Amino acid sequence: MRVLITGVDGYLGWSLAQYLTVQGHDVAGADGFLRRRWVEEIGSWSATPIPPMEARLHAFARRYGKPLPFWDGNLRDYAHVEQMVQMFEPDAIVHFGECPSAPYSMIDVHHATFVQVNNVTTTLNLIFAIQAINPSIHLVKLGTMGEYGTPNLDIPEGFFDVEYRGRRDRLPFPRQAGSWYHWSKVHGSNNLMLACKIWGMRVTDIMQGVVFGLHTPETGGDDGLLSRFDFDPYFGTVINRYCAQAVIGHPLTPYGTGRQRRGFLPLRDSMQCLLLTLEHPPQAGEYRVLNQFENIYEIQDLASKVQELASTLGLSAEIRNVENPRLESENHYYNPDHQVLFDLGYRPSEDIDGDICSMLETLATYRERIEARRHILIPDQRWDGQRRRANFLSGDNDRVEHDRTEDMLQ
Ligand code: USQ
Repeated sequence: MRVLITGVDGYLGWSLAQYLTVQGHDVAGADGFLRRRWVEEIGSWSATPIPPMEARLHAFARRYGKPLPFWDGNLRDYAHVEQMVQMFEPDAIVHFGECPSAPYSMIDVHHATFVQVNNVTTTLNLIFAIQAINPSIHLVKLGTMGEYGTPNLDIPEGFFDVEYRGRRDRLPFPRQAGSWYHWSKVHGSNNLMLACKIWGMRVTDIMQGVVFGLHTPETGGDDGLLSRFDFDPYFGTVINRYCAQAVIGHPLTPYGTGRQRRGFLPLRDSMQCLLLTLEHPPQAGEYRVLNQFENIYEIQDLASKVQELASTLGLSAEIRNVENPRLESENHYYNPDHQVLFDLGYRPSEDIDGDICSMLETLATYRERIEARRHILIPDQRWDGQRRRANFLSGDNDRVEHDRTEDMLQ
């Protein structure tokens, strides 16, 4: 199968390019390096050093014995998108080329507008390019579990049966996203649903939970092939942040009460799910939605898990809840379905503890890079539009502020 991955320089994209290549597929990638710029803008960097793309492509060709065709360009430029699709002639396109951060979208009106315009436009460009060039291309689009929000009901996979005033229909389950970013994904989903309905496109819209981890089997011991690993409060996801915090002895930071519940998925299982999705495309005209996560955890319990596993590696990490910078429900029902992937053959790796331990071990080798960004580990952006650093909810708040000041004075 020929697969074009947009956003190939990112956390999921770089891993997927390798995974699909090992599975024997012909892969090409596209990226405009926006993720590198956003992370730089908020004053952070990846814990794993990310070489320039040229070096990454060399490492790729060396390891896998074939090049990764690559397009450098902006996916908001329709001509660029159409040209790539025309030249590579993919059977499927995996669209990761969007801004993935809720906190980034909440910074101010400019960031909110940017995230929505960027995310909606890139998807529309792909829809139109596919329709113009080859409507049978399977578009796999990364949505998010966050599109549903946290309703007081079970969450189906995309659609549910409704009876209203004596009539029945199967309708999209209501979306109640909680950030400008999550709404950008809802807008994308709506556009994809229309493309399937009126143009007969085939789309899989993946409602993915929070991904964590660093290794996929492909990257082996070759650091040049590792994916990026963000740990800042904007682009780092919660387990990854806890692990980065643990290796430098920074307190682990559940927000608020830590009773928020989310679906989680190790990086390598995310790869397995994407492969299954690609190998079992939907019918023409089918808008397929699947919920992609493995287990549901409370954020506080995850902090305890990371703390416990870190201690087996000799890392001592305390847990200190910080004021929740987000406007989100902390006590809520959460019971989403996730059956479609199992029906396609998904086998979870079931060794989350092992994934966390290997992440901690690898991150320990990059301790200095994390330490150098210690001052940004506490969020400084509140979702009520105010900008100020959050405080720990109990105990001594001075230490982190002190570290931050020290860093600024250097
Ligand atoms: N959280 C903490 N402490 C931290 C960081 C986060 O308690 O140090 C909490 C957040 O308040 C939230 C939960 O952990 O309740 C998850 O936050 P996150 O930053 O790991 O994930 P989120 O912002 O929800 O976004 C991530 C990805 C996004 C994807 C989403 C899936 O960045 O692209 O869409 O996970 S989901 O969460 O299911 O919507």
